[in-house]
Amino acid sequence: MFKQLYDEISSTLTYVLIDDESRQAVIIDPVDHHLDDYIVLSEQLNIQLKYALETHLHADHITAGGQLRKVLGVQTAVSEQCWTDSADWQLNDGDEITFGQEGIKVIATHGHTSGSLSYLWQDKLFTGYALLINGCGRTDFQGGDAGVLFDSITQRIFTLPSETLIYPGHDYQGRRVSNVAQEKLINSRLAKQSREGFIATMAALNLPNPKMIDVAVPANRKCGVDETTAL
Ligand SMILES: N[C@@H](CCC(=O)N[C@@H](CS)C(=O)NCC(=O)O)C(=O)O
Repeated sequence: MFKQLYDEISSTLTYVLIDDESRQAVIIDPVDHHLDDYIVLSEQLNIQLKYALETHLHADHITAGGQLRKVLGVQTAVSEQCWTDSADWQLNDGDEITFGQEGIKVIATHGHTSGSLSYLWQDKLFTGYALLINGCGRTDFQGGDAGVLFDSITQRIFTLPSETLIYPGHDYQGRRVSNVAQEKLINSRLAKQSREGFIATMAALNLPNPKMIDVAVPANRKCGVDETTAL
């Protein structure tokens, strides 16, 4: 079983992946102010959240990972290339995450930030802010690199089977899912685009910084919690 949740404030998409038999579950990119929702959902679905996986250190919201660790005993996991040791598990390309009979494969899709990861589960790829629906993550902070992102998307995501479903880490326009074939055809930043063209497009974006960047990034280095307080 699988749930897709949405945070109206940051437009973040959060995912809960469930092993039907054991009821063990994984949450990807939880948002701090939805902690109570996750606790209620766990009770309603009779699941035990085992891991909170980050696709990267977010700049637009604070993770609920640390709070979930304190309240529910969830283990937190983030890329080793995020250079933070507060998570229980520092992930690398090729790592396998198991919950019950289910397995998730870690795929390094760096470029939006230095430590951006995607998670492959069954026919679903959770791409964080690397590949978005008809878009991609910006590459102008936190070790972002447009050339690296182009290589990640074209070599690690577009080489997966065409039918692989793309579940992004956010969307600002109400879209919820795509697939590899569709993004190859219609993604306006990537379809029929050369590496040089992509780098030029990303360099010209000139976006304002996310409103929460100065608060969110330091907080997310500590899994979103102040270790010296109860929550
Ligand atoms: N407006 C949003 C941030 C928008 C933004 O810059 N999002 C980043 C991720 S933190 C991004 O990669 N956006 C890709 C894009 O807008 O094309 C905020 O203030 O929180």
